[in-house]
Amino acid sequence: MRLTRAEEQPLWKTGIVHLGLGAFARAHLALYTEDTGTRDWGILGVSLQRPDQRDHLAPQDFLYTALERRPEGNQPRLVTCLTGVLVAPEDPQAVLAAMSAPTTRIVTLTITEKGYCHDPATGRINWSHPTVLHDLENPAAPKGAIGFMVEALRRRHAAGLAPFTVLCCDNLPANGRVVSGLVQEFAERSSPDLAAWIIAEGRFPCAMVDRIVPATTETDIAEVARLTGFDDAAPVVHEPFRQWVIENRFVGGERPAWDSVGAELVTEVEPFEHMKLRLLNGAHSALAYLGYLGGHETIAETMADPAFAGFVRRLWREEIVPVVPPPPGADLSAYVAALDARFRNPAIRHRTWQIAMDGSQKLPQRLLGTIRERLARDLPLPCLALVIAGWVRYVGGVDEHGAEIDVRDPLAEKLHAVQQAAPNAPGRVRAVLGLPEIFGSDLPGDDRFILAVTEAYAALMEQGARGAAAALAG
Ligand code: CS2
Repeated sequence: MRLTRAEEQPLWKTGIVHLGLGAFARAHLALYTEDTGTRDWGILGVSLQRPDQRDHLAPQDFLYTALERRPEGNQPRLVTCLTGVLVAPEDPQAVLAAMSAPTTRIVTLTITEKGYCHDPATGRINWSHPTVLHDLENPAAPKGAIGFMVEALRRRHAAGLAPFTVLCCDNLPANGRVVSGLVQEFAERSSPDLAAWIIAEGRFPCAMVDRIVPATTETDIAEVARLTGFDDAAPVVHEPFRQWVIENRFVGGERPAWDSVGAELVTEVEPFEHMKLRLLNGAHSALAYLGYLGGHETIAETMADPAFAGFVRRLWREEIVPVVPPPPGADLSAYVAALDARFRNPAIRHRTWQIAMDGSQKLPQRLLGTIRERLARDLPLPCLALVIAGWVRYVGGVDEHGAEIDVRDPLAEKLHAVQQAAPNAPGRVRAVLGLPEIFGSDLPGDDRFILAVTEAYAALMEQGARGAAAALAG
């Protein structure tokens, strides 16, 4: 049976425009918003690239199922707070109109790290990025999120409206500050007045978001149909855990009562971000590269292998926890124990290949910050070095059995080419670690770092990922 909105069901009114509607936002932002039950904060989704979300959701009145997967069973739930989905390349004017509407008070974002078209090492705009170049030339019909926000803010300013709050829900450090910097840099180019207004009146709260949401599969779709009796073309699956820590800075103080349903509204998000990006996402990337090379398809499978579970526990305990300052009231060993259990949840099939994507955009905030802190204190980093070596091997494009790896990364070609041009293994490592857009200007010149990764890479080539991880497992 098809999902349809019942006549008597009251509709939500759009208060939020969400750029980059994907599974994560539908299983996190949307569920928190749904839980508040305040129907004037409905979410209008925008796809910046493909029409598939709209094509799946429109025929079912933008309703969908969120399936919570626990080791002991699954719980489906209907989500009703989506008010529509726009596909930006088809109709950029409709997106700009929605963002400039007086009723839109918040613009939320999950466009993934690479969607910001910035240089991950510096957090500044990449002015040679094709999307940025396009949006500079065509400000009234943009393609990228920054272009859309600047043009919509310009229209609001011209119309005498307040700006919307920009709430970033991507895994970037100091995400609100980074986005605010990018929007200002971009606005400066066309109008210093507009940039000044955005600085004065705009609000870009930082936020830490957390929930494990693997890509939906055909098996999930079939299971939802079996459990609910509805043919939902776009369900989302998620773990039970969720966390959202948000800096409480909204234009006019206007926002849904997310704090009444478990979100933490705080004055300082950074320690929560560090904890999450470095302990959760850092370990996720570690397991993704090494687990993939070791022949494991999912994180849960990788964690069921004692070599990798032992490795990641030592990575947490000895190399990350000692240099992560705990946020107020947090107990890092309890946090790590909870992560361990979340990663082991066998009901969540989160593919190592999915997490391995876009490593060039993820490594800086997930692993390189920790590496820098350890180097500054002259502390050893054998586990972190093996993770970086695993990534170098992964982006080399050939697995341990000689099969090709489908490497998805905006820098994939470059990462492959610099390795091809190197004469030998140490040369490959040095060439990749020399890329300043990932490793900045400091790490390429730090012999302790280069040497540690070169040694780890040699171990990886000799013993394979499993052997090398087992040798370090604690
Ligand atoms: C993952 C994240 O795909 C990835 O890179 O590490 O999506 C992770 O599952 C979430 O950040 C969990 O909150």
